[in-house]
Amino acid sequence: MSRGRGQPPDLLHHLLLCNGASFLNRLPRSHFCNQRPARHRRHTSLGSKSDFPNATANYSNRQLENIATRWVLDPHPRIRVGEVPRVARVFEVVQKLSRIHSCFAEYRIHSGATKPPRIINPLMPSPFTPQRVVCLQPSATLTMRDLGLLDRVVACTKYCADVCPEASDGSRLIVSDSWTAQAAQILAAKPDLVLASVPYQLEAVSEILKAGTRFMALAPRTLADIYTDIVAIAGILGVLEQGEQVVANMRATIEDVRARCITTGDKPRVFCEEWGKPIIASQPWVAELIEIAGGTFVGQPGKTLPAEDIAQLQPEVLLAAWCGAGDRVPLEKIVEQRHWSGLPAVRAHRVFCINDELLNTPATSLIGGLRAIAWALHPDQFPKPAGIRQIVDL
Ligand code: B12
Repeated sequence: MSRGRGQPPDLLHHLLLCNGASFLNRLPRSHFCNQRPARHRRHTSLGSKSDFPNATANYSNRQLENIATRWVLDPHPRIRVGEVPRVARVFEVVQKLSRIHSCFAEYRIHSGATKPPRIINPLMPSPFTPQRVVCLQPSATLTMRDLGLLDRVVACTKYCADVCPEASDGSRLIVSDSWTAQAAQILAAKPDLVLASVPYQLEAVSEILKAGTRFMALAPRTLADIYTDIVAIAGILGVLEQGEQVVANMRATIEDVRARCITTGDKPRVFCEEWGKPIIASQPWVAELIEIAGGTFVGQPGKTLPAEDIAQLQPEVLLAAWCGAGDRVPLEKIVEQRHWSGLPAVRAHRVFCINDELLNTPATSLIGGLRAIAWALHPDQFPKPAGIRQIVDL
């Protein structure tokens, strides 16, 4: 039985995280790998990965699969290695029973039932955690994937499937997004939670409300908003720690790119658009990514502005990522139509199309967008990543 999905943080987990290093140092790993009788091996683990070499590796990754073993060993280093499997097994059983008990107790309080429910999943923090989630934008589906919860997604949009190929395995209903949502489609998926995000149309919001289901409506603007959204989704689904971890990993990667983009020279002026007719400057989170990559975002994020005003800003780099257009922004055409051939960016051939999902999906996919921007601004410093196209023949 694997620890993880749906399981609440516990005191034990925190204890282990605090003193894990000392435990690893003390462990005579060879005893576990080679000398322990095979019949005991499966008893030392609460996790599905029960052989010790794997468990040790997982522990280094802080995934904490072998809870019972560590719990026993860490505070009691005098327990002989040969005794560990049995002692660990006892703790394992106690821990599992206590989870089953707390689930049942909670069920009884809420339902008034006196008999146990027919099915109890002891790994769930409560029987009321949402299990059937409809995702109305790719950012929601990607976040579910990052949290390891794709199996709870019962319906998503065709754009979700594009951005998160794992979601398009044929097992989910495909519904309209929060731009064009329809109550009947949502209801057909029998959800207990609808996750939606920008962009919205008011009619679509009213359709979502008509479905009468729990509805979490996200409207991020900044990177900080996106981090909070990820943690909020994780919280509502009972996997708060995974949410914190996803955000920590995302932030660490962003900081790594930031450190590699620090330059002493002038920062290039960068204009980036999320739509072409009318021209809409990209979202505030894209402006942040450009700053992180060592550029200066010109224009006002998320606002419409005419081509002449952009020309006045004299951008040295032009980026385009039109919503839903993939990498198909007709760069040559727009430069011509907007009379932009004299712009510094065009003269220096620094005009790029970035796959729109890399910049327009407020989720971990933005890391790909940041790598694309970093390459556009520092082509000598980074290998060319996937998802960016440069126009050279202008
Ligand atoms: C701007 C825009 C975006 C912006 C939205 C910004 C925003 N805050 O709304 C961003 C860049 C985030 C975006 C993303 C995407 N988009 Co877009 N987008 C558009 C565009 C150009 C305009 C939409 C618009 O008018 N937004 C309103 C904005 C500009 O107003 P705002 O005041 O800044 O934002 C406020 C509203 O969102 C408001 N709000 C309004 N109603 C509600 C309701 C609730 C409940 C809440 C909380 C907030 C809220 O809160 C915001 C803050 O005040 C349309 C095309 C068009 N013709 O209009 C495509 C369009 C809607 N997008 C589209 C697509 C495909 C996408 C993406 C799926 C692309 C992708 N591959 O990732 C993503 C989805 C993002 C996600 N969450 O995963 C398609 C939808 C296709 C369809 N269903 O028919 C369109 C039609 C473009 C197309 N190709 O045809 N998009």
